Amino acid sequence: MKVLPRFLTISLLVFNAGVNAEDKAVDMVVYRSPSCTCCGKWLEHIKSNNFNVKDIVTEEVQTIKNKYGVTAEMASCHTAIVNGYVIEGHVPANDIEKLLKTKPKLAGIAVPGMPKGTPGMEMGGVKDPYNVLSFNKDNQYEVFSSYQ
Ligand SMILES: [Cu+2]
Repeated sequence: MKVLPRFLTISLLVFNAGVNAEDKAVDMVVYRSPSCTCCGKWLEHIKSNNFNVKDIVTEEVQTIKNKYGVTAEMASCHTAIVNGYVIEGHVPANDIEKLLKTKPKLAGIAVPGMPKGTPGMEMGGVKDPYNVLSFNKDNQYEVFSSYQ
């Protein structure tokens, strides 16, 4: 009879851990043009990784990039804002999670251009090597993570 209450306690702990994981969905605003199909695919990747996306379809993506300091060197198709950071292009969700966890003093992170094999740019088995770059307000950039 002493085993049963302990079992119940463990079950409740497991249940609570599950509830907390659901709670941490992070709000993100995404700007993309109506003609961009790979942007929509990246959105699916982001949504399936527990981000709560506000999807803004606009013809003015360049205006948005100018507003948030995304230079031509960093530019890709879509621009997203999460917790004050800029996310430019096909950045994998795990890099965004790393950014939000470590909170570095940066303007944002980017995958410039549209490398094949990035989330939303799946082309069969074709994978270009690519870097996720971090950038600051002075337009200095560094490698944030590397996919070879
Ligand atoms: Cu794209």
